[in-house]
Amino acid sequence: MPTSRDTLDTDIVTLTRFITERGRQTGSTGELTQLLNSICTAIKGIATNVRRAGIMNLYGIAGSTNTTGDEQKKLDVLSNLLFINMIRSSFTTCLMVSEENEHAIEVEVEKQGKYIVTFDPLDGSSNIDCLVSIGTIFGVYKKNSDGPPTEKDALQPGRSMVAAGYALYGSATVIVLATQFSVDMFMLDPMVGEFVLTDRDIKIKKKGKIFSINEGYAKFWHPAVKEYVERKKFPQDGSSPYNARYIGSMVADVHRTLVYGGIFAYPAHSKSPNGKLRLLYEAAPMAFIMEKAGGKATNGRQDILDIVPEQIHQRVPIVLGSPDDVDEYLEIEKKHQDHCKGVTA
Ligand code: P6P
Repeated sequence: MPTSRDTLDTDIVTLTRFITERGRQTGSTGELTQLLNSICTAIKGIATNVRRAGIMNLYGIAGSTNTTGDEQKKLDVLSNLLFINMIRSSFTTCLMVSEENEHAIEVEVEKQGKYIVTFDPLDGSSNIDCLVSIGTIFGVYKKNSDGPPTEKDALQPGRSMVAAGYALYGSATVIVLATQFSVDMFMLDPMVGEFVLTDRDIKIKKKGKIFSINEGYAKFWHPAVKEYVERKKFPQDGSSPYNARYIGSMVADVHRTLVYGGIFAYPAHSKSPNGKLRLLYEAAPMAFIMEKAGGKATNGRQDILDIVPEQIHQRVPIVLGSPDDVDEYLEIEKKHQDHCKGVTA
């Protein structure tokens, strides 16, 4: 006798249905729904190409580098074009910022809408050729100035985002979408070709048992990071050490942190004074998701979402995850900052 899982649910909540119903509840114009549907289409296209990259000879570099010096893989270029074209043709957006493009992309006047979209079309692409999970990250803002869109319109703090999300091309293809209301997870059902709602209103654990950081940089870490990691590995309060997990693909590391709890960090160190991850299309969207799920995200001194960008590709140190874990990190950071200022407890 087939179980309910074997037969097609005839009332599936797809991503399209979910955002349409949400839009009706809030009396929205439908433009955000249209934009998110276009992003969903781009992600489906990327997922197909990621899954078939080995067969379609899409591995390997495209022979160029992106704005921040990373070698562009063939899949990077293809994913970027998919995002740009799907968003441009959604008639909802006036400006785009992509990791793959040095300058902001202005949409032609006749296709402009009120939104600004920042995205990393294929994050973690250095992992593509060895089949490690990779992802897409995006953030959606509203243009809040008069006149034609300029790069300055994209320099908004993450707290002004209207939506943010990521796709993870892992053992399943997942979209995690955060809006002002909640964080919800959708899985691509290959049988239907739609993203289907699997987890509503996701909340991160208050405290986890996993820390995620690239210990290969331990030699270059600042004292606060060294002390924090030492405390996770050799706890002085009789508790068990944390597990170490680091995939080296931000979307995969952040998704595990969201689902299992714990902390992910890409801090500044003496070789990368501003860290490696970019504010506009990596750190800020992930911070938006984390805060909506009850977590925290900081650069060690202030919330990621309160940082006002100064240029579209700026890097930022980031520590995010379960609120108690991030608070513990911040206590250590504050102690070291006070020490540097000569403040005694
Ligand atoms: P490292 C992948 O290249 C990436 O941009 C992020 O996805 C990931 O979190 C980070 O870099 C890994 O960097 O220096 O630890 O290899």
